[in-house]
Amino acid sequence: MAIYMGLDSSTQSLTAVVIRVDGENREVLDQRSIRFDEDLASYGCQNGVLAHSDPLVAHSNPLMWAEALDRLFDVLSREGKVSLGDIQAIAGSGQQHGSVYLNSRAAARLSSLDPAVPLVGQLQDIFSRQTSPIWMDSSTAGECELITAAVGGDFELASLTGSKAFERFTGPQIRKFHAEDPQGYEATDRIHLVSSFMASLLAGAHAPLDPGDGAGMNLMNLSGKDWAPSALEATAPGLAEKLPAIEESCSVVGPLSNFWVERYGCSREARVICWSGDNPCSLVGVGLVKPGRLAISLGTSDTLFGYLPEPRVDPAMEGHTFGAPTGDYMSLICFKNGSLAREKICNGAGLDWAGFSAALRDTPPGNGGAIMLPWFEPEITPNVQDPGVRRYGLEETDGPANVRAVVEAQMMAMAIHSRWMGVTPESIYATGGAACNKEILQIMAQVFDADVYQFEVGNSAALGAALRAYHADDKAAGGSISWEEVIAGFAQPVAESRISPDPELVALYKDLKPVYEACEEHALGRGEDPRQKIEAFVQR
Ligand code: ADP
Ligand code: XUL
Repeated sequence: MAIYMGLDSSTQSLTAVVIRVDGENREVLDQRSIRFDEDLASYGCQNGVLAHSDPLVAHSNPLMWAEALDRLFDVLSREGKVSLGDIQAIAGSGQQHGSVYLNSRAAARLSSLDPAVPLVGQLQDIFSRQTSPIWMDSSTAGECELITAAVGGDFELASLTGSKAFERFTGPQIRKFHAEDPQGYEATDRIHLVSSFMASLLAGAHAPLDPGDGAGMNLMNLSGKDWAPSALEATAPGLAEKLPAIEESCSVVGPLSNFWVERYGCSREARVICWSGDNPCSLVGVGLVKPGRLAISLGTSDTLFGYLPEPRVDPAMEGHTFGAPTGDYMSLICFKNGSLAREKICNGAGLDWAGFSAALRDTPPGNGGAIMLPWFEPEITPNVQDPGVRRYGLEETDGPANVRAVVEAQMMAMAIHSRWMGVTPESIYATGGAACNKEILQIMAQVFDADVYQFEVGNSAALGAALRAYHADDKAAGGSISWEEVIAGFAQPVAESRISPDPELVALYKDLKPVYEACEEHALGRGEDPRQKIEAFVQR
């Protein structure tokens, strides 16, 4: 029998999923979250983000993430559902792209943490930058342009690193830091991703990062899975010495540090496994270890992703190719206006989630041609720098119609912008906080003409991390367990949760998608007035 822990340091919370593997008998022993806004309110974050006068800037506090880790172990050890001393290996998942800047004091401090004192107080002076830019930041358009020009264009950068330059990606963020605070940059000894920072706290030493998360930086050579000198040079001077090593997702960072052993009774032999990004971990957590299926995560961001045996470049360059924890690749598109956009519409209509679902049940599919582009925040896909919700034939005051409009828009945008992946899925695996909402998934099924499934464990990133811990631990012990064996009994969708599309509504959304696309093109200033198309849809 063996016990593994998966952690997910996401935008709004830190979650642990603990699993037990005993031959064919497999079970989830515990799931527990620390929510940043509620449980660590003194940091003053809203939805995990610090307030800032510039709407394009989104930073968070790395001390808050560290305190959440200490708190989570404390809660787990006090609740006693899991004997922390029995955990054999821990892996983790981090919100992607976010970066943590540490000075030269960090290495020694990490290796000598005092277990008698809370973690956070011991980390106060190890940062060369007090806050961390996260994936929601879109303030680096200028840096993206400069990096792109230096590397030789969008296509060159996308072919090299898996993505053209994106504002939230770590390279452009590092370039901005160097330009704005050269002394702070100079004082930086190590730039971690959220994932490798959290792994470093567990291992008590600077941890490497994996190709899954490394591909979200515009700095990694995707096929070689090592740093790309031309991209590093285009970003900031002396960057190579400041970056962690890139190692396989299944690499062992080291044993759990003395801090966790003494403070919470963890085992000295417990292995810390390399962390990865939340999307690569989710790929494993929903069992996508083979091609042909897609998953949609409805978390703070909405993402759509699938397994890829070989890297491929999105010709429109809106999408990304990341490394997958299996050693292969994954395709992904990301939408910033995901859960928080649904929440805004829900709150604006004076509803709770039950009311939101009721509005979806009570309004007609297709919304009588009323369309919303839900760009509350600057959008990633398509690139919208000038935020603001656009409505076509939709009154802002009509709460239920706005509820339907936001979900229909999100699902159609996902379908349209994922065409480059070349997958026509028969099944879609739904995960993330909003995947518990059957009415949302119903629209997903119609728009994609696919069966949609839910999972027992809603947090697929944390589950995927636990499964990665199992896989890596087996490998470290000389085993050669296959990914199919790893995921068996854990990452299977709940068969009874299947939501099937209604052919009549599939036909309706087939007609509505080009109308939505025309609205998008119009709103982006690239296409003509879509009113005629909307009218033709209404008349159909
Ligand atoms: P992350 O991991 O990115 O921090 P989660 O995957 O935990 O986020 O998702 C959190 C979101 O789930 C919340 O912001 C909320 O909007 C959404 N959510 C929770 N319950 C429901 C529901 N019943 N219907 C729709 N959305 C929901
Ligand atoms: C992916 C992305 C988000 C973050 C936060 O590219 O930016 O999905 O990983 O979840």
